[in-house]
Amino acid sequence: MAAHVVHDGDGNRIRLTEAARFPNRAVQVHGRLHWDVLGLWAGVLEGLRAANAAAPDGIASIGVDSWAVDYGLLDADGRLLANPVCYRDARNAPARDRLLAALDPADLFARTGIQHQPFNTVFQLAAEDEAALDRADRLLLIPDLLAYWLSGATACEATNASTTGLVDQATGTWRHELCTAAGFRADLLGAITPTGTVLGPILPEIAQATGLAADTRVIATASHDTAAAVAAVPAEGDRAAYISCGTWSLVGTERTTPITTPEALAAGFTNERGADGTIRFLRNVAGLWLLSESVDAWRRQGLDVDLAELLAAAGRAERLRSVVDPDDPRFADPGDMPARIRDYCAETGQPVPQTPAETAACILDSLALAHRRAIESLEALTGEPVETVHIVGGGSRNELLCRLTADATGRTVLAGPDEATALGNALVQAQALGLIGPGPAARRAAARASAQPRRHEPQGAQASWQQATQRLLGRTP
Ligand code: LRH
Repeated sequence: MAAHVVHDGDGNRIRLTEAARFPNRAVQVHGRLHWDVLGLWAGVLEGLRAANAAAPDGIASIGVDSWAVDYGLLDADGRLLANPVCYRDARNAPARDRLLAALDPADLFARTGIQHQPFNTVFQLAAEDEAALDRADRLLLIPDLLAYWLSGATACEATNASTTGLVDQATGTWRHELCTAAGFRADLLGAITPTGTVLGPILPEIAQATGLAADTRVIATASHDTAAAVAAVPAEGDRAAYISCGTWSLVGTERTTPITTPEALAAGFTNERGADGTIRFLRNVAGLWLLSESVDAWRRQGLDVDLAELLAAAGRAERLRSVVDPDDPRFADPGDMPARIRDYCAETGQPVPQTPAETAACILDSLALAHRRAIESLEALTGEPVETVHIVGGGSRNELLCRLTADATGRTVLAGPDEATALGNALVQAQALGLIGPGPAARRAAARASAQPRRHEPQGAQASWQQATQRLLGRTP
């Protein structure tokens, strides 16, 4: 995505242009789920060539963001030792259980602020191949790895570093005793890099390969995709929550202090770092992953599924006929999602969705309910009312989900921007270059000027959603 900072009567805003797009696929090889990181790298170079060709005034800087927690291990010569493993690989849950049995989970949460998801880097490292760890000299999270290949500089950008579960929430530095407990050397981790640091110019070979000017800078933007998306939420005032909605729905608020109480831990909330040192107090809700995996499964079975038609049919379907808890661990791994949904509904004595439209209706009702549950927990945990819900990211294009979320939560939903991660990435770069003033208020003002969210007001009574929430909670298998 190419971004252009516009200064006009409405203040500073960012105009985004899509220069190139490439898919990101997890690949199962020899019993392990990997990322095709070299495929991603080829896509990055291709994208930079396209962005450069489309930018007559040149490109000032590049910022890389990606999903959280995953990493590559490098040897002493800076070479990647193995293909990075995808966080949805099955190796993590047993390692998490082992490590949590040896540590005090509530104390760990109080120290790091991070919820104990099986895929946190700390648990992945506890499951890592020992020989690889012995040979490794440096660990880089995925965006830091790509930024290293672009600039030669090794960074550990702060927003993404926080998702590892290895950072002390009070000091913002690595907790070395956790590295020892997980069985790896703390010196694999470099010093944490403040968000917005200019890492340096691109390497000469990158200038040559892409046509970019030799002084194009690489900036450690908010490199966790969710941190970037939250940085771009066009919120006004402090009664707004966000849902960064895509593969996951990340439901939360931006705060200045973490909440690490046992109640927050029990409700599945986490405290990740945001741009400007803010805290993203949020809950991971399994998001549109359930739908995209279902569509993949139907296509594998030879069904010709058109997403727009499927959503239209799901919109006409009977509401709240059957609901699942999207966070049930059975839905976390790739696979035959419609079959798992059928099993869940049968086990809980609900009508079993048969057709793709019934299944999609079940998924979207369930996500809207899960959004409601997370917003209610958020209010209870923070003691602060939520009046508006901003849905940002690709999921904000899903009108039905936005409408159902408004109905389920009984709150106004403001949908968009859909490219929130790209916008937040660019906003942080623009601040680092001094094109937009520093601090959260200037960033938020530029985010508002850059977006035109669509409004959804809640319709209908709350009673049916209230009852469905009870049903969902009462029937979790
Ligand atoms: C969303 C996301 C989320 C993490 C998960 C691993 O893409 O980064 O914030 O919890 O992926």
